[in-house]
Amino acid sequence: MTENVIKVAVVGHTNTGKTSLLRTLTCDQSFGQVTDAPGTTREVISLPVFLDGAPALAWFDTPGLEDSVGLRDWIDGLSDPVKRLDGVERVERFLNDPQARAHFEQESRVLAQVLKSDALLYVVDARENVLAKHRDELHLLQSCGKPVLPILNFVASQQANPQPWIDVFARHAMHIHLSFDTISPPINGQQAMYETLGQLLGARQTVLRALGQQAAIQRCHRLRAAVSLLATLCVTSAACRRRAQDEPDAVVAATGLLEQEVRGYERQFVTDLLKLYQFSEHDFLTHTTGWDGSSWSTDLFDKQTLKALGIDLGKGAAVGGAIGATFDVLTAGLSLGAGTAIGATAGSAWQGLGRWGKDLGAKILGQRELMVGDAALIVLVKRNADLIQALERRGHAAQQPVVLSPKAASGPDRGAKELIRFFNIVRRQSLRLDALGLLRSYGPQRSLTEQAQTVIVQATGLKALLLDELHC
Ligand SMILES: Nc1nc2c(ncn2[C@@H]2O[C@H](COP(=O)(O)OP(=O)(O)O)[C@@H](O)[C@H]2O)c(=O)[nH]1
Ligand SMILES: [Mg+2]
Repeated sequence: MTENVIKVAVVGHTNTGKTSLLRTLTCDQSFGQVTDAPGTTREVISLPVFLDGAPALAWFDTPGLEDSVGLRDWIDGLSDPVKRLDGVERVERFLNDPQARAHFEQESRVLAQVLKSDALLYVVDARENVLAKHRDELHLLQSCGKPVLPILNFVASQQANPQPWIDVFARHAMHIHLSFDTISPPINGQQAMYETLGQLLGARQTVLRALGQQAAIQRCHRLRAAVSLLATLCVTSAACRRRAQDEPDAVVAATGLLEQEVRGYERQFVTDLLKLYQFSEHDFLTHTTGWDGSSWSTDLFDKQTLKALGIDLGKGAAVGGAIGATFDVLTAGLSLGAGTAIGATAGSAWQGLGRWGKDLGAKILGQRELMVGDAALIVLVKRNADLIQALERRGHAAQQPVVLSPKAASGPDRGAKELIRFFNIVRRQSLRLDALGLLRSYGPQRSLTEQAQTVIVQATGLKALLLDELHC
């Protein structure tokens, strides 16, 4: 490791979330071992962070400081007949004593790493009371003469009580701290971490600030990539069509195929999204399991799904107020933009399509054209926008899968009209491209996915997240 690399040791009592913190900070779910059992991390393990491809910082995960009371007694008891010892000298003397090291095997590994590091993160469980052992930990770390940044973990918990901790930090001359729950980290938490460390390590501030900016830019790119994936899902699904002979069995079969195709697009989206966020398939158990422990299906085309989400397109809706999972473009005239009545004959419905529509109308007379209905498309957009938001707020230390609430931030009503207007643009485009024989060769047009991004962001909670990102 080169001299220029900033070395930061992560220390604290066992099970306060040190390994979890590093998983979340580095978006690496596989780092170290995370369990409730004490003493899981027994060796010091390092984890590099790169800036523009070169190693710039190394985190050091350390074992828990288990017997801080005994260790403090030992170290405080050290004396010298000739001179007074300061804190660092005492700790060095302790580390040079093989007998003492053998007695405090785990703690000595921690203190050895602390002395080799440029700064420390001291991780505490903010749900716990401040005990004597914690004060002794703080005293020992203060003795090492390194800048310490206390980290309040578990702050998202109802039982968190950070103030006594903040008070005790101050008593040990630690006047800057950071609240960072490793399971639900703050948005831009990585950037905050580097910038706060920069305040403590003035000489390395430029690099730490650059690391913070790098983290913010990566996050921004990731969010934009996620919105772009969702826009593609939206356009591809709204453009999706099946044609069937105008008889019940054929229509049912074609509807089934249409639904299957769109479910497949959504599954692929979820896979791509999890990969983008460096999560695994275990982090989200698909949209087809129950939400909030309920047992109903959350299939896109199940009317119960729409109802549970409170989706009732009501009178003003494009598809005649029906909670339609799919609909027939020949009978749902409005989607063609011509204001034709529901139940219109194929011929009259197609008049609204203009020159190209007539050709298509003639071609498919006696057939029915099926597309995905507004309600299902709204669910598709909203619930996957909620999934993006959940992943944005999820730490890589989280061990439970994401559970989306039906009452999630993107709410069914918000922006529904704009979304429906947009679905109709896509549907028309899809029909037009088909008439010209282009859809297969070109797929959904790029400009449509760009428009989709704008509409989706306005209609969902993603707007607030993107506003946060305007600076990058
Ligand atoms: N709810 C919650 N659990 C956490 C948090 N941080 C860590 N944990 C859990 O606490 C336990 C100990 O975490 P770990 O990272 O192994 O602690 P370490 O011994 O300090 O490295 C694990 O079960 C973690 O999943 C947190 O912020 N919130
Ligand atoms: Mg650990």
